Amino acid sequence: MTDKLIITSALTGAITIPTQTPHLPFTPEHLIADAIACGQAGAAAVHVHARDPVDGRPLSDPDLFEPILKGIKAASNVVTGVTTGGGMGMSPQDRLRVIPRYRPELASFNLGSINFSMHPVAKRYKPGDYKYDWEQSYVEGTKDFIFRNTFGDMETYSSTFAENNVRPEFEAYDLGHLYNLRFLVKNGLAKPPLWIQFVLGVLGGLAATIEDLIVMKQTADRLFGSENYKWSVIGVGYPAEINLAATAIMMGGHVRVGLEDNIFIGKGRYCTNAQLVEKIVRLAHEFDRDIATPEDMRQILGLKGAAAIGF
Ligand code: KMH
Ligand code: ZN
Repeated sequence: MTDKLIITSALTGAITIPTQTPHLPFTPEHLIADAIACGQAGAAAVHVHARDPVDGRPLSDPDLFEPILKGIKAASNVVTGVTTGGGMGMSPQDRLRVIPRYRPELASFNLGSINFSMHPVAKRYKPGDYKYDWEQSYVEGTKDFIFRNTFGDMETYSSTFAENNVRPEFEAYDLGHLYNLRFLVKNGLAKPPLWIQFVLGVLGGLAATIEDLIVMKQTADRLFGSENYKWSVIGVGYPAEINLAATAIMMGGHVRVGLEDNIFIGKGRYCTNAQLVEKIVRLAHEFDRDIATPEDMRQILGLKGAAAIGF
């Protein structure tokens, strides 16, 4: 039987810059309001990064997460997943500090190192176009940004997640990352059932195409056995996010959308996080796929529940 559809909203991330869309949330108030709206629209989970509340710069300071996580928890039952991917300029150790501090139900666990680049975005803007002074160098700097997730880092992440009873959301940007995950499983550093995000469309990884989604799914089936994992897809950019979401709905997978990965709901049409969730709910209804509530998601993935988190 096909699972109810788990929709995750990735509210802000560390790739999208405020200049790209007026809807990008980066103050705690805006992030909390978006999380509530996404939950009301049908998201079972939100994926949270922190930014400087004044200028939107991505930051890893665990203190910045506190008002966001507590504010969401106070107002919504959504599963709150925390990033350990962070953004450019943050070390793996910096990124991991949120785990012992907050012990969330779920957190991202990135499966390999890539040159995670968004530098072509800079071609769209002239220097005077940027809203904040950090944005241009940040975007251009990703040309040489190595998103570090070595086997040593993953070993540390694995033990820290386990010690704090945090469920990893494995982020795979390339086929090799699935082989890295198999290595982790074989060495007792990851335990099925696995929850995997196929992240497609990051420059430096696989493309946001149906072909690449299929090849990821087939490879994961072969490496882990389809009964040993659940998957969700992230299509980075527009229309990739919507197209791959529709494909995942049909294939029985799950979906992540949000301004972290895509800023448009239609050609040239900016949108809020909640509007993206609403669109996925409409698509799911067209395909007769029921929507998972946060409690459904907890049951489908066997999460520890909100009572066991550290915030
Ligand atoms: N921004 C996504 C492409 C993380 O936060 O750990 C990847 C991501 C990584 O969400
Ligand atoms: Zn993220």
